[in-house]
Amino acid sequence: MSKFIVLVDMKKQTVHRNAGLLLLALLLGACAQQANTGASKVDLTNGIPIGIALAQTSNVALLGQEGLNGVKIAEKYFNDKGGVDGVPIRLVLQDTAGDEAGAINAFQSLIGKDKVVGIVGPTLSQQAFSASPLADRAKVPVIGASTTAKNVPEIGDYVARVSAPIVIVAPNSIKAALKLNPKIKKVAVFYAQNDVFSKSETEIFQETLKAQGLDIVTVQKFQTTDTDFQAQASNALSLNPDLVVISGLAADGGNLVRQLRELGYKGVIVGGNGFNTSNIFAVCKALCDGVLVAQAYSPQHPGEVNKTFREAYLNQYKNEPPQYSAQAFTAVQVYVEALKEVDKKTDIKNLSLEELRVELNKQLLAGKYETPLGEISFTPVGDVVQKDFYVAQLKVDKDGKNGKFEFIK
Ligand code: 1QQ
Repeated sequence: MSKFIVLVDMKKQTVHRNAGLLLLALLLGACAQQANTGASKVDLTNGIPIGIALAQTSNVALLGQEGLNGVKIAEKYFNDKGGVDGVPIRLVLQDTAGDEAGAINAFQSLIGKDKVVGIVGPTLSQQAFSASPLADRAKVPVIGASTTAKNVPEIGDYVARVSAPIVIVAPNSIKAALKLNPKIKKVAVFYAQNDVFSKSETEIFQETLKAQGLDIVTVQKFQTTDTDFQAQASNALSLNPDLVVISGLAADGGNLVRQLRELGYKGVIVGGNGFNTSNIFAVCKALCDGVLVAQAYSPQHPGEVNKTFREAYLNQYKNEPPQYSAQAFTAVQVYVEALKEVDKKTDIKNLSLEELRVELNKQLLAGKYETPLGEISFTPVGDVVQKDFYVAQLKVDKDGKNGKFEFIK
């Protein structure tokens, strides 16, 4: 055989091999297409999976726990009412713990492994800015139930929230403080500088204070992981403030209150949304007494859903439902009611998981809901539209250990 013939033969083989690879690629492509449309119908055999990404461990569990209480009440409530056209919902819990990495892990599991239709969470805005973009890119709806910082819904088309933005909620507590003590003039402001929610909240607190003609005598910074606030507290108290305004989370915030009182501060204290849990009594005990906290929920809110929610909550947990529980209940409610609407248009059993996530997101943003928070709807970007806000004051029980939120507005 001449050199020439050998060369031609090898070329022929290459051509054949390439044609074979092309055919294989086309076949694989066709299979993938099939998977996108028909093959991977949403798996509803164990109920409709809704992901719950809240903090069950770490310091942030003080805040995440009450959210969990709320979603559990919702699961039973809506399944007792027949779920979504007879198909129950099933909550899939993943612990976000207190940091960004924990939230990212929880979101990844819920999206890829648990194949949920949508996610409630994460607990902190600080976590949302890292984890929610993952869901947005995967086209998985996210409803925040305690994320209140500026720009959370703007993270993406698939990110909404039922937790009212702090810019709307926070000013109410400053106004309540002025009602309690109209003589307030000098204000010491504290905030956690490593937490995006605390930074967002202190901005609006400071704007409100200035608009009320008050004098901000100092702005002290701390970290949410701090336990010792002696330096900042002494600095502030040397300026004789008659109001202290704190933006932090429950553990740090509670410790700061305790240390301010131990150093002899007697004036009014406003705590931000991070104080919004009765778990804070375990941190500052009797010294929490009197702290003012604005609220996006009141157990007294009129309406059938809130009445049932409140009764179920009282029955199960033996105390009034707190804000985070009501917001978390509401997030699940939004999913259930939006799923029902999607199901009316196209039987959800016939949709792929991907199609259901997309339809669910469109539907939830379009709806109006009668919830424990009152009537809510969403702005086009996914922020909650809600009417009623309140202020409560921490009241410590006689035992000096526990306490409750007494509503003053
Ligand atoms: C946020 C908050 C926290 C206090 C929720 C627990 O409002 O991170 O946005």
